[in-house]
Amino acid sequence: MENPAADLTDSLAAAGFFVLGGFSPGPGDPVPVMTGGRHPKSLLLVGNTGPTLWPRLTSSPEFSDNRSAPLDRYTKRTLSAIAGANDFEALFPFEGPPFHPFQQWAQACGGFSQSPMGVLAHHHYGPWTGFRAALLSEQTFDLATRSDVVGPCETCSGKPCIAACPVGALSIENGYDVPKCRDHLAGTENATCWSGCLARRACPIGEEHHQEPANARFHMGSFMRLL
Ligand code: B12
Ligand code: SF4
Ligand code: SF4
Repeated sequence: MENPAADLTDSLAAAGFFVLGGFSPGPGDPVPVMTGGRHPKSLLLVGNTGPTLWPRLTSSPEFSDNRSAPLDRYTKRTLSAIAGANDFEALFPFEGPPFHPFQQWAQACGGFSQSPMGVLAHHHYGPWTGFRAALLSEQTFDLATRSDVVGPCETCSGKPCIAACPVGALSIENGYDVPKCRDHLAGTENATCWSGCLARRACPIGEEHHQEPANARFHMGSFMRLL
């Protein structure tokens, strides 16, 4: 077993990303084969959290060229180049439909739990991880070892994310009511939620990884355009 080359982790960090986890795909895992029908021995989940990606994105050419989906285009450009230089094949969460099952892959890595908000919460980063690419390789890496750490939601007492939503869009029984959330956000551009989902902000895990208001507003805009 090897660790991914320092070059890989350094290049990811320079672009605002890091390896959140990984696993060695088995026959039951929904992971596609690589080009030429080769079976991957490792899937590394690349993502971001907190404020590290935002300044890089806002100073990228994609952010100011007035075309759509700057985050997806920045991600694809930087991570395709990094994958190519390090002998990985990259898959992206925004390519679809059909979409690749990134949340299933994250759960296979370990460390995550299903939150009432639809996003997965991580034992250290809370509900603040974005998944940006899966890197496939025929090599086996230490980082592609499933973690046996569990996510925080099952044992979270009181689940404060649920009560923090001002329009009751979250419940244990029904999960996340997307139309209710969308209608609240569409009602006013000044809703506090535009500066960051209040439910996510109420999670006690990973508070230091919150997005700043401009970053949260950018993601809310993308969410509203997806519906
Ligand atoms: C379509 C989509 C949506 C749709 C519908 C989701 C749905 N019903 O499936 C809508 C527009 C509602 C949505 C909303 C959001 N989404 Co979204 N979404 C996706 C996308 C592009 C595809 C989902 C899919 O169909 N996957 C294919 C199936 C086969 O894969 P899967 O792993 O089995 O999918 C699981 C999810 O679909 C999940 N699911 C079901 N319903 C919902 C609802 C929500 C809100 C989420 C997040 C997940 C979810 O259950 C499936 C079974 O495990 C994924 C990226 C991806 N490739 O997965 C992001 C993704 C799931 N979304 C994500 C996020 C962060 C959000 C938002 C919080 C965006 C934001 N503002 O930042 C919002 C929530 C709104 C809010 N107020 O905060 C993240 C979740 C990260 C995490 N830590 O879990 C993802 C992985 C994108 C990413 N690049 O990181 N999303
Ligand atoms: S507040 Fe609790 S239930 Fe909600 S996302 Fe955080 S850990 Fe999970
Ligand atoms: S964005 Fe606002 S309305 Fe939507 S789930 Fe979060 S707290 Fe509720």
